[in-house]
Amino acid sequence: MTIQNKTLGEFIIYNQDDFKYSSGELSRLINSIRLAGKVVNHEVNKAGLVDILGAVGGANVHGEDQQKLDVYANEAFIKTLTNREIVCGIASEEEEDFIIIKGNKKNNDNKYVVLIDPLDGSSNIDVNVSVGTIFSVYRRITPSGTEVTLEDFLQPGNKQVAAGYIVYGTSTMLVYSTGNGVNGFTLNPAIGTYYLSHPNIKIPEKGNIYSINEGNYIHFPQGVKDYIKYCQKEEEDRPYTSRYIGSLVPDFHRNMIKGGIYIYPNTSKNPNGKLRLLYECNPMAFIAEQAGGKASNGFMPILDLKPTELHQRVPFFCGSKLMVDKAEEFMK
Ligand code: AHM
Ligand code: MG
Repeated sequence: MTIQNKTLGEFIIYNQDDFKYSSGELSRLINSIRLAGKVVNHEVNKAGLVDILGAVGGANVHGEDQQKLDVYANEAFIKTLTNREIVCGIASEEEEDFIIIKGNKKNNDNKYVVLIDPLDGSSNIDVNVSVGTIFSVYRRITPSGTEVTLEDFLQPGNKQVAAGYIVYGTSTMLVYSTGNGVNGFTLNPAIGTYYLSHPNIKIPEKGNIYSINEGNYIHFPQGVKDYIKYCQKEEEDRPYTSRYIGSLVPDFHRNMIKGGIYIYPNTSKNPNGKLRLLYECNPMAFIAEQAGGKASNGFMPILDLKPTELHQRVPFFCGSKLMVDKAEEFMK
């Protein structure tokens, strides 16, 4: 990375016009996520030191209570977004219900609601493996100045105005889209600044990676079993290679850069799969489509699904377009 690279802050200023109807609100929102992401990143990086600094759930050497990281991340994002008074509501994978933001002003006339999975894949933290934050932004549909209601959050994914994720990996990256392509920014931890490192990301139309928890094979629908056999067959560019971290963000990120498909299907045990439509699938689907890829529930586009509840789960097939097309063929 050279110093000529734009910082995220500069990028937002240069691309003000991308934020269509914006009075700067969406830019401020992305800025808040960038800030909270840095706070969480700092904490995630210390995770391996808990034995030294004090166990999670107990008190650290300073006598302060140590929080579990997913709880910490949840609070960090909610606090940042609330304090800056830029949204009118937040829904989080960590909270049962959505949060109404009233703000200090007489009327909260902010336009946007944010849905967030503050720390996805958190079971990987204990073993020093990458995790991520996922976020999704909608314009409210109820009248401005009133309290948000459930319907502001239950909008189909194709109504997203922005979505993105932060991957806490070997480097920390923020990847997001406001509907004009996808850009990736890498954090320089020495100075706490994100630099544009991956402009205009495009998912290869086809790749050779398939990512699925094959341990559940016995419970998969026949179409998924057949697709896996297809991936493993020796023919043309196959067999494909299998890569599965068990953290959606880095699994998706790798496939987006290299080309591949991520699948979390419905199983006989979990008829709707595991991943949450609003916090995980919709934002990832938005990014995938913005990068020229595809996301489906096996039969129809994820972004066209009409959500019925906040914590709804859906089967998820996402990544390189031609690979998702092929998996859908097997699902028929
Ligand atoms: P979480 O929201 O409880 O962290 O679970 C979501 C995670 C995803 O990051 C990952 O892709 C998936 O669960 C892995 O599930 P499994 O362990 O069943 O393969
Ligand atoms: Mg999650």
